[in-house]
Amino acid sequence: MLLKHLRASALATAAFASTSALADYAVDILPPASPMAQDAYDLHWGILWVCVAIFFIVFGAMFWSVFKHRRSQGAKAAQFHENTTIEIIWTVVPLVVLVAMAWPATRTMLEMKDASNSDMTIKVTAYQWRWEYDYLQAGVRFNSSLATPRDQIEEYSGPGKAKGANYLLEVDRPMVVPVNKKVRLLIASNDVIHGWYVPQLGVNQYGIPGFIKDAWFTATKTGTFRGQCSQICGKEHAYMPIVVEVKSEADYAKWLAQTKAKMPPPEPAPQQVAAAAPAAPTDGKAVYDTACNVCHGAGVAGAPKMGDKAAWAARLKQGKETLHASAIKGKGAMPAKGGNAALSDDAVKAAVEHMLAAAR
Ligand code: HEC
Ligand SMILES: [Cu+2]
Repeated sequence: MLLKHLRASALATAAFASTSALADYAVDILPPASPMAQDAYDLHWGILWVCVAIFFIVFGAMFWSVFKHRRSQGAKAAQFHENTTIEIIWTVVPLVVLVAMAWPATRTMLEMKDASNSDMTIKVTAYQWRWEYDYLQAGVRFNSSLATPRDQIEEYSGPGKAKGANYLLEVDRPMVVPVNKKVRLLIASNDVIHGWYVPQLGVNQYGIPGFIKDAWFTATKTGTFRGQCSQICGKEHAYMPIVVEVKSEADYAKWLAQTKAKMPPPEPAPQQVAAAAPAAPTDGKAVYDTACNVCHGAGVAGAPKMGDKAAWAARLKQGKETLHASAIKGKGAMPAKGGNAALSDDAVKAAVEHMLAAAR
């Protein structure tokens, strides 16, 4: 009875799988949509094939030797010791293989860390259990939460209720970005450690309370890319998905205008002043507003707060030359030039002067 049942269901599964499910089934990671994700994808397959080749060489040699020198053929074990040639070979070959794999992997890692010269910056703040996106230059800011209707999740009326195709991967307001633009993310958290993870864009970055981490991506395809919080951050960890919508530049501009129209009138945001009129290189206030206020305005992540005399007192003693140099070269958690490599040294110095004037 049981056997019969098993056989019937196995047949049914096989028939079903061969028609529909197998059709779009592939053994692969998600198709990349950014250069970083492409690199990760190529590394994944490249290194896998190296491993496969090594597997066949090692096991091939082993099984061949076992078979060739089997006892029934009267094989006698050779007695030798310290074959220098072979010892050199089995040290040098793996070394070369490892270096050949580490080289591209390290290059990709370094590239992932280089968020400089971006076209736009979005500050991402994680909360239990949703995300906040703050477009620093454009001046829009909103929350992004799970949009799946509650009864799809809870199944109060029993299983079998229709579920959306992206059950648990849909949000009310996605992050929207233009295609082919370098988007810098400043990732922080309000409560516990979260992770902003969108595999197809090649970003997986912790959001840590008290720190600002940066990451970046350049989406090379328009479309919708989904991800999830990658750190177990509490009981609703599974319910804080990430959706990034990549639009053409024109569509992005349209979205931006619409979103702005719906938002409460922004406070006179300093970022906007600068966006309207690119700052003259020596206008310290404008440089500060665009490039430094992100961190120094509120004093996040250990950045001395603008105008906080106590926080600046000790630093002032170092003399302004030192402070200019730290601002240009970076110091501790502070990236060089606040992460804006395009700023001239003079512009950064002017911004420091602007900050010092408020701190004296
Ligand atoms: C990503 C956040 C961030 C941005 C953006 C940023 N800073 Fe900072 N800044 C920090 C942090 C954190 C420190 C404290 C570093 C330390 O003491 O280790 C700091 C410290 C400083 C100091 C004191 C350095 C010292 O020697 O004590 C100066 C001056 C400064 N920042 C200037 C600037 C200027 C000018 C800009 C804009 C061009 C800027 N910062 C943008 C985070 C930031
Ligand atoms: Cu989380």
